[in-house]
Amino acid sequence: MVVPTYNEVGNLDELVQRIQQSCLSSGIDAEVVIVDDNSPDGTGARAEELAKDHDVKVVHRAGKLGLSSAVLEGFAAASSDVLAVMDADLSHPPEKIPEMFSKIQSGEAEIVFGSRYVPGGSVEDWPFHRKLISKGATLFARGLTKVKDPMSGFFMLKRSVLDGEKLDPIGFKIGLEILVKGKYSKVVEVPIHFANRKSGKSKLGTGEYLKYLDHAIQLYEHKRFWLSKYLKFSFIGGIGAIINIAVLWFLVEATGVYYLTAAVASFVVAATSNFVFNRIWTFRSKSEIKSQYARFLVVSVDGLFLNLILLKQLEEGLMPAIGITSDKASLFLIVSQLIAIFIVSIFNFVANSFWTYSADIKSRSKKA
Ligand SMILES: Nc1nc2c(ncn2[C@@H]2O[C@H](COP(=O)(O)OP(=O)(O)OP(=O)(O)O)[C@@H](O)[C@H]2O)c(=O)[nH]1
Ligand SMILES: [Mg+2]
Repeated sequence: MVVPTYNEVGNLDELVQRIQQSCLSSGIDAEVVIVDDNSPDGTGARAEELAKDHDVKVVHRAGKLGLSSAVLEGFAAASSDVLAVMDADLSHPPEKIPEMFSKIQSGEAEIVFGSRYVPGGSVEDWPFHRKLISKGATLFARGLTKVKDPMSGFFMLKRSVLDGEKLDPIGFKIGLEILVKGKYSKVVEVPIHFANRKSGKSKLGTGEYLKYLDHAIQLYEHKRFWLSKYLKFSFIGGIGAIINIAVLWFLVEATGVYYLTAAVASFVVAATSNFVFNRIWTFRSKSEIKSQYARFLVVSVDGLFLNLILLKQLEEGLMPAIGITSDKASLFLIVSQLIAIFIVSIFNFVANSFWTYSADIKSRSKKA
């Protein structure tokens, strides 16, 4: 049972006592591995005290090095074939350990997650924004795993799940990393009630949310290479559209440039921004930049023409055919343009992947 700690002195005694009681009552031979990052509040010293008369091992690290790497060091220090992780703040109920362990023992699963988001699971009176962030983060992970609550932080697994896999200890969410990269065929969730921390302060800052986003995107790249590339490409395209409109507005309103000239200029500015961000972020390209930029512009202009052709077909072909009346015409125009944008985005994406950035795609696909 790996427990990473940073300033958790007020929770440690109750935690160790409840874990041991829970395991004892169901005949599980458990060892608690506390991985402390030199907590200023003396958690490490308290852990050593507990180790004298409990089945507790303590790993001391020099400073606050992050939750995920603490978990991995805990795994390395543990000697068992079944590993588990839980928070020290008593948010996770140690009383669920036997149920989780039995799923592994019976062969029902190789990984078990304590879950807040399956029937029977719950969280304690969280404020709206925390619920929203938690749900949003979980939703974002949907494409990575079937597990409903991959971010609960309370899980158990066979050591063999980690065989031969290099895990990146970035951010808070090592459980998600294991779900994506681990070797297993069955995973189950056990409902838990997630209590508010008993004592001490949260270590979760805004920075962690951004790190999570970055981590999840990297996992998407690992698991869903093309989908992740397309989503990045579309996101950059969306920013490009905003840039396009902003530049157009500025040129026409502030400098009085003729609006069609302004439209061409804003198109080039937006396409250039798209090119730069896709080069750096989506395709992580190091190839020669000039010919790449030229190709990107060619694709963008082709995309623009494709957009116009599609829009004309939808407006002049489809609209009368399905009998749209004039009062719905403006709505139909918006819908048509959205459809056109979607098709053009795929065209641009495919053309750029296999032409503009083809060298980078080839080398990365091999790695992935
Ligand atoms: N060793 C180590 N443990 C950490 C680090 N950051 C967090 N922890 C521990 O990881 C667990 C989860 O951290 P929490 O602060 O409880 O995060 P949270 O559960 O998302 O937020 P709250 O429950 O609201 O506080 C706790 O046991 C922390 O003490 C770290 O950098 N190193
Ligand atoms: Mg907590």
